[in-house]
Amino acid sequence: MWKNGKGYTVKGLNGYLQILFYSEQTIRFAYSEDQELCPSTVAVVGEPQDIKAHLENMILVTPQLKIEVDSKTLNVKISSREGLVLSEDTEVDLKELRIKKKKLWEKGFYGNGEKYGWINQIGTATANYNNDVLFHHIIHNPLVPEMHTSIPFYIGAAPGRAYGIYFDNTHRTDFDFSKTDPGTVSFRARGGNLDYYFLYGPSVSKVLSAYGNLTGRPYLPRKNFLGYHQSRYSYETGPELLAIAENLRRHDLPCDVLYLDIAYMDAYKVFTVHGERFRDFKEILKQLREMGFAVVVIINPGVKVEEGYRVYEEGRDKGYFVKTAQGEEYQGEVWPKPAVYPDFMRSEVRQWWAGFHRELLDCGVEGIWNDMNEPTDFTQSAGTLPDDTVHYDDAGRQRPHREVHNIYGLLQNRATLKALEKYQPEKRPFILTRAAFAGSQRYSALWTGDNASTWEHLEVSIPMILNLGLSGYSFTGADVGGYRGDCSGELLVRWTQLGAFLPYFRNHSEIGTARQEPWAYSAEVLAITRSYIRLRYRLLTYYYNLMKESALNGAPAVRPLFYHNQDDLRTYHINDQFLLGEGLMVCPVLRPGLDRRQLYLPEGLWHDYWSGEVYRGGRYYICQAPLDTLPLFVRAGTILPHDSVEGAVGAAQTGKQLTMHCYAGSEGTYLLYHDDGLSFDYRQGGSSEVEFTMTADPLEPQIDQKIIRENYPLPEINLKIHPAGIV
Ligand code: MIG
Repeated sequence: MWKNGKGYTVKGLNGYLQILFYSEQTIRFAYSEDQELCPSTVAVVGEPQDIKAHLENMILVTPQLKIEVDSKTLNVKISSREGLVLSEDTEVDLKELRIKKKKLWEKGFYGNGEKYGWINQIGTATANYNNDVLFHHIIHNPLVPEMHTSIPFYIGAAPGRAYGIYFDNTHRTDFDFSKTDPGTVSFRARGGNLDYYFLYGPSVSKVLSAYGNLTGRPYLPRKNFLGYHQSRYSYETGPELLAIAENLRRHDLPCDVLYLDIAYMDAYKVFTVHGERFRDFKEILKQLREMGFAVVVIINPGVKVEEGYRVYEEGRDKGYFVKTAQGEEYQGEVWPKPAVYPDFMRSEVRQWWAGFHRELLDCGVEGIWNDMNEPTDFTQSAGTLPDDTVHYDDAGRQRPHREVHNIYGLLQNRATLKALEKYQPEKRPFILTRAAFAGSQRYSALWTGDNASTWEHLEVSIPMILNLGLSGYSFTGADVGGYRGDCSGELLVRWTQLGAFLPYFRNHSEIGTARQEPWAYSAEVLAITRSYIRLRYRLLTYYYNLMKESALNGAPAVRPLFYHNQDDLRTYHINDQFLLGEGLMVCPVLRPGLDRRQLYLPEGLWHDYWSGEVYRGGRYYICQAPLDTLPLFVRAGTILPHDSVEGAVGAAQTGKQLTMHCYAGSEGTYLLYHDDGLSFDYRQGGSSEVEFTMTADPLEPQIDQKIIRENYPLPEINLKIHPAGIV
């Protein structure tokens, strides 16, 4: 092993290993057959750092870790400075592009992005290749490992220790978490390089913060996009969309965002608007804006092959579409029938694509929904472009689709972001995507694609979204009510209750299914869904602050219980409850006909949000949960801002009057952040912060407020103390 620039190099029997530091806790292991360092993928934004490290008897010692490398096999062993082994290879195979590691002390494996399955993936295997699942399967199910999104990142955790592994490879990858062999964890790729990062905790939150430094952080969303969204495949005409808006207002349903699915286009031609169905498009959007709604339109990457259609002709003439292996324009099929695919690998193509958004944005569109960007191709049995179709990178080198596939969606989102930054520079962007890769959190919110209106999919949405959060993706959600199939009134109630506590909150359903807007059912369903949508808006400032934390330090807004109770093994398999931030425990009902449920409260005191009763944690409880109740608990020591919300209008109403609910029984602090929720002024200091502290006294705690900064008008702030009268 020898020092080589900022890092170290080791020569083994079959190749070389480069060790580079991206922080004291983030170490890159890049293998190659020659001594060249392989390039990082587009996921990585971190840079190698000079870290104090030295060699001691051929062991590389850093301030936090010790790294040993077998000079024949290039197997790596990483230990903490105290001597605890954190990671130990049993095989490094440069030909098969595979690494095997010992399963050590891990009690759970988490992350892996969007996966249909339980939160703790110990004993399972998975694979990554972005997949329009419904192309092959009638419904998402646990036997389909490949979903719309691929994030080759996992966390190994146990009490007192945790690490992450990020495999920086865009090809198809496979992971095995002690499924095949209980003593082994392994990962491999079907092409590209063996290049991965070890991210040390020892807490899960530190692993995620390191992962955020490496692959990037989300931007702060506009506050209205944290409200309720109403969608349908499709609101087919201008009048229909206006009627939806009016119904929302008439039924006193707060809502901020409406969607135009594919019917708004002319013959499914991207960047067109149907002349008949959306005559006066600009005028419709203006009316909606005046009513307080933002409109998001769907964009598909597949471009209709048609003479005289500008997007096609320009792209064809400039050679901007993906090519066959023989160098011809590759034609597949999506909604517009024969379709070609922009080669988003090239910045020139992304620039060109960005330009087409201008008209839509000028008309008053406020956000872009990128769908079918795995990308989908109906002509292929694989449902996507053939592996050997050809992209070009900026250096003019050919890149096979199998290498680009998993980042195709990310690259499209990158083009979209460019458009929003350019044509809507005064507002923070909103992009929603279906396909994503590691690093996509920098560009877009993500929804989990085509779920179904079943109780099973309601249930699975929780571990899916929690694992996305443990993969650096905070702004996520599932279609509320389910996409495919008819949703019942009871299911819509339970789903809206859950959705109100997940970051991206949109009701959406497939064409041909029963109407799924909250007023399509009984008066009872409408009343309960309304009360939970309102609760969402009462918590909007809290949400906004959580998204600010995600933007700042990579913490997901929703967290599994072990995120804050890593020493409590009882939390390692909990799929059906979660924390919103640190303080709010959400326990949705996930089965029909139930009026109570079991839940677990970790150590400490917890306030029942509804009754005010105080519970001791470290125990299981059975709580009442009739249809109008989602059990909610607040950790003692939490200071929870509540907006006052009246009537139907959305986010514009919030941030004016806040009540800080102080849940006594433990010391607590809360940093309230406030800005215009819309522009980039906050980057020039246009924001305010107030720090609240609460003493531990269970009955009459002392609450202090300190203004840290006041560069944006603060809301009127009231306090409400919830004493912890012990039960
Ligand atoms: O093949 O645009 O996941 O949300 O409504 C269906 C129509 C294409 C798939 C998306 C869904 C959307 C639908 N799209």
